[in-house]
Amino acid sequence: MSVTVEAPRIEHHREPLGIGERMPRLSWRVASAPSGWRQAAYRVELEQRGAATSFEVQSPDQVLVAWPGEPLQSRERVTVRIAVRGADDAWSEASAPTSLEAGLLEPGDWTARPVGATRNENPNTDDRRPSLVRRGFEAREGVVRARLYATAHGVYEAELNGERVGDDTLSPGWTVYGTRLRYYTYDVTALVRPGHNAIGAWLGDGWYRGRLGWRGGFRNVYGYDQSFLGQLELTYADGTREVIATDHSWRSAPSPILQSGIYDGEDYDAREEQPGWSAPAFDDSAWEGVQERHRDPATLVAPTAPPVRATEELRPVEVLTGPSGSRILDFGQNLVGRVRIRVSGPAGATVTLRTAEVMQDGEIYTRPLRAARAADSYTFAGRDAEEWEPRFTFHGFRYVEVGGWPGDLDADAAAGALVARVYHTDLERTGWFESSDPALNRLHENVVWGMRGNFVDIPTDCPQRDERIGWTGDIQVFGPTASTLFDVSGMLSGWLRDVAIEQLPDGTVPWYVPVIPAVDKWTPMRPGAAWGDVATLLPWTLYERFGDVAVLEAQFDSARRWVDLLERLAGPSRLWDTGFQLGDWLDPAAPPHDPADARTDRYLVATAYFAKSARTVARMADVLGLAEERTHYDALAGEVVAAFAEAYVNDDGTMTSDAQTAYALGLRFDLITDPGRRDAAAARLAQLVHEAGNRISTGFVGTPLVSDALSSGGQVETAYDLILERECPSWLYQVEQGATTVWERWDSLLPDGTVNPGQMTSFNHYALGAVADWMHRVIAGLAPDAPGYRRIRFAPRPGGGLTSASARQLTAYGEAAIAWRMADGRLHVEATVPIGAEAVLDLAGAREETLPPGTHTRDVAQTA
Ligand code: RAM
Repeated sequence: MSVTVEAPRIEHHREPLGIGERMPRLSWRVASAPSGWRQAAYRVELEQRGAATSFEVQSPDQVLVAWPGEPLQSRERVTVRIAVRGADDAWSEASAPTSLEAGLLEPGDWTARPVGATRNENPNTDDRRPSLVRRGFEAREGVVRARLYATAHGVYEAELNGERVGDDTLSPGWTVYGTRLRYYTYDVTALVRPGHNAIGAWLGDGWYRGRLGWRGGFRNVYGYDQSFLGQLELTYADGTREVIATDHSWRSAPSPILQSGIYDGEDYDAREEQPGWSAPAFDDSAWEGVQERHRDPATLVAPTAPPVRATEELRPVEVLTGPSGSRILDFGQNLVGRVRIRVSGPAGATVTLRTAEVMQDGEIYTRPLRAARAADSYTFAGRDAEEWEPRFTFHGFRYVEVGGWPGDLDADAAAGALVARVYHTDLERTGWFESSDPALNRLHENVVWGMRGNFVDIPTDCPQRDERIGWTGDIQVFGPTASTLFDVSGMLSGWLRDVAIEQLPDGTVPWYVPVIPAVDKWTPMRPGAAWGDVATLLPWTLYERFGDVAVLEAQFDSARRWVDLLERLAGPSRLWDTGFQLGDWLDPAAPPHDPADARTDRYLVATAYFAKSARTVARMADVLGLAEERTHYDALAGEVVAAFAEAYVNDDGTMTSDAQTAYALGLRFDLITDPGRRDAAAARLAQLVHEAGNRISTGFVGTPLVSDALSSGGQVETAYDLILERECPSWLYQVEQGATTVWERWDSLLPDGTVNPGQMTSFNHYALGAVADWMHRVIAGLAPDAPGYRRIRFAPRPGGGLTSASARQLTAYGEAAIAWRMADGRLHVEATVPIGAEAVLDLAGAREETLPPGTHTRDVAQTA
């Protein structure tokens, strides 16, 4: 078998067009090789600046290796191929090429200025109707390359010569705009023609100046102007370049969108359309001029992740009629996106679409959406066929109440005319799980859907109500699961930059990033355990799952500043036992109106996280070769662990909070070091689970940890009892109730079928789905054992009556997989190790062994 290499990957990009890294790191997968083959050297072949160069490096590395060429310049295109060889064989064929292209890397590259309608910029009139901006331009014969670099204050969709540019939506997404505003690069070569051309953009308020936050929220959080910043660059065969940039020469007009908001939805009047507005022949003499704004080009950054896109379309599974006569579509899945309609109707008639996650008493139930209107409307122009989808909003929904439909809306009529389009950051799927239990599989599927709906440019708490913000605690606990299911490396490392930017001078990590103004409880920001620890734990998770040292480098200062703050807050006692804490948020025993009132002492939670974060910073320092820092944080962690044990762990291994979350923290964060006490604590945890009738008794903090605390504490069967429980509250209770996503509360839907009366009741919150990572690592038995899965740990722990389970993980090295099945008291295991990695196989009752690349089968007697 010959050695074949796949086309290399550039940093964490799915499409390396318009990248911002000057020295992008390279990764490749070896698709095939003879058994026993190992890479001893690689060769990077570059075509850069008209010259072919190659660089040979003696190294087994193949993930995120250093760029060997010249640093990239703005707009530069380079082709990269990789060849590899083993210890004593010849070079492989070079891989297929990957072409990458740099974006605009220097502030001086930007001549464009943000432009928008003057009426959108007056805080006094508060005119929020979205605008169109456009201009015509001439192009000569011989354009060989055309690029549009674009962003907005607000959200935009660009058009060129009547065609939509790109398929991204809600761009430029949500960052800390003042410091980092993302721009996107589009290849528009095919859209430009010799002669007269036109370019334009739709604009909406988006997060920049739309309503954000609770209780009515705030507007204009980032500024008053709604404006587009675009720079179209035409490169001719003779090498000359022409730039058409947004400036005072552009024109503006109100768009047919009457109003648009992330929370509220969009109203559109097709009679207000101006056909051909972005085509060259359009006469814009009746349009107004534009207001030109200032933007510091140094704040424009290239994306590190894919944009938000439609990734799937769902048709309604049923059309229901409510007691009021309402017509309601059921899409069969709680999802995040928008509905597209295709129908004709009389001019001036209006269709309304009201979305909801749940029904009650036969009608859509919108109370959980709080002050989010979550509705769209379309007014017909009266053409033969009209097709429409809102542009600058998204909803979290399963049901849509349709009003004003022209004609009867039965199942047949709905089938072709209404489709739900699923939108999220277009991440690559990397993790799959299956077992012999359909309910567990559905739980896993619900976690995946919950993740899709809450990775809409930033990691959010929920996608439907007047919130949808980057709560740090939620992604802190969900990070490992997120990193298993999808390649989040680029997206989350980008978001972590914003965490560092929003961090307060004293080290406080905000409750949510980006920060928005909020009600008193969250303002001013106060340090909170489990939420603030995103600064230490999420970078570490990304390092562990993707092998990316750069994320540790980039975040080290932020991480240590958080731990330094905790050190000051705790003082010489090393116990963080003062101040406001959310603790084990949403412990099912907490009353609906006070989710922080948990069974586990909130300060026990705080000190446990302090210890965990201090140790994590020590590890980061170790990887980064910072010896002094490593020693400091190691010593600090040791002192915190000792103080924790002294304050919260009794001599017999029980804890001062005799609650599951306390034990889960003690065990999982290695805070109970004495082996005898550890075993006793694990036994007590198992006992508590059984005393609770296997119902879940943990909130945001305990839930991601409790299954591991049990399974690694010798209580595997109890871990299964917990995850397979179906009574309320439990993971499978939700599944039994027909959930298609993971809920915010264990009982968002109460056993009597009514919606939980709490004012915080989302049906799409990923935090409690953090158990999926354990399902992969322990039920199926596939975990990283060295950063980036360079060493994999296959350690399935069958139980709970399951007869089979499997997981696949698309790692940086290639696909790792495990599948096991039980038959006749024997366990059959098949495990696949990708080339370039190795694995440890750890089957209970058998000796641990190391597995080389390839597929391996084992068959062992099961004693238990
Ligand atoms: C809620 C959010 C989030 C949680 C905070 C504390 O408002 O939805 O899930 O992190 O509260």
